Amino acid sequence: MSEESNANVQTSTSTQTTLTEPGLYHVYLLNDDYTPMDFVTEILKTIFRKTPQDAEAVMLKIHEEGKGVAGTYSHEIAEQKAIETTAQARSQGHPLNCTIEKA
Ligand code: TYC
Repeated sequence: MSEESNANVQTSTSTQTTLTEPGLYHVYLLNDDYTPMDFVTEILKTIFRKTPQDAEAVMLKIHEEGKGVAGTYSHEIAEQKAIETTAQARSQGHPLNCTIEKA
């Protein structure tokens, strides 16, 4: 069989792509005994764009209940906010921690 005899042979390929929702993630701030209340309120205002009233309310909820949602974002943004929060806390010597959970 010559090379030329394949000239009109058709081939096809198919690709199956499964699309999934990007998904949203809660960033939780965790309570501890040492991080000052004012520092947590500042973090909630500056990193999580809360109003002063909301920041105070969320901080108190965390203080009383152990944890609370600071904000809800795409996975990438949630990770950035969590990293920024702990970086600022450590730079001031505070043990504040956060977690990310699928919303
Ligand atoms: N429990 C801390 C205190 O009494 C305040 C605090 C609130 C700490 C929220 C962390 O995520 C937190 N100083």
